[in-house]
Amino acid sequence: MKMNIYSDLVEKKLNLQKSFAVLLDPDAVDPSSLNSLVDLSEAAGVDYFFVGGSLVLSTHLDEVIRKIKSLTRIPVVLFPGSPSQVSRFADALLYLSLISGRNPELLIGQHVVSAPFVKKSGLEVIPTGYIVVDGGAPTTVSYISNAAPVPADKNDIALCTAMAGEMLGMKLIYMDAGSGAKNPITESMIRSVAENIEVPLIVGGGITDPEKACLNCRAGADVIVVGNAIEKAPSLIKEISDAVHSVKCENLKM
Ligand code: 1GP
Repeated sequence: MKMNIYSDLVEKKLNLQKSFAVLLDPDAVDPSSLNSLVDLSEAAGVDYFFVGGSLVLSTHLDEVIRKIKSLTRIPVVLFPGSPSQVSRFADALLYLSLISGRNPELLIGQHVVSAPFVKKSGLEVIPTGYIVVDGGAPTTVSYISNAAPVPADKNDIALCTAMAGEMLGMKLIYMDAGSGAKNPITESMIRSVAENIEVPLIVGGGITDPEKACLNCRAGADVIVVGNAIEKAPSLIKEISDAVHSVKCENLKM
């Protein structure tokens, strides 16, 4: 039977269980070299593959996803930068609305255009409030979205944005400093948001080591997403996965 990704996320949150998602940018992966990455992820107990990018130039998205699906049962979740990044071969789609921006196209416009196609895809669609936070330098997402990110030290703005997203019906909140961000999101901002929402919280952008992943989980992140750092050093998959999954045990000991 097909796994319901959202129920799985909610159940894990209730059990104080943290998750680790490896982000694959279709532009950066060669379908023929996916085997070792998937093997490393299986061995490390990775929870999800997120697939997508702010700007996907390659045309092999379906191929990448089918290849992953043929190699592993780790669920594949689309994290699309545009409606062209929807593949029916994935398990679920983060239906992102850029609630930190004021660009109507990314709040609702592109959703209207892609709705019939998304519905027909049969994918599990998860409405996600996407909050981009300033990561210290312009990232692809901040440029492409043509929307100002939340200033890194304005916890209240992030908090109110997340609360509004939740009350509007978003089932997930994703806080992102952008791929390759110089500065990942601070624990104090993560804590402010996590303490005031009930839906699962995803955090990513610029996380490069297990310590930061662990601190983010302790601050309240439910899912940690890492892309760039892993592309450079695949051995980090195991280190970060162990760090993320260790947080539940620490909580239970308290
Ligand atoms: C970006 O949250 C993701 O949208 C992950 O960022 O590539 O910096 O890990 P990195």
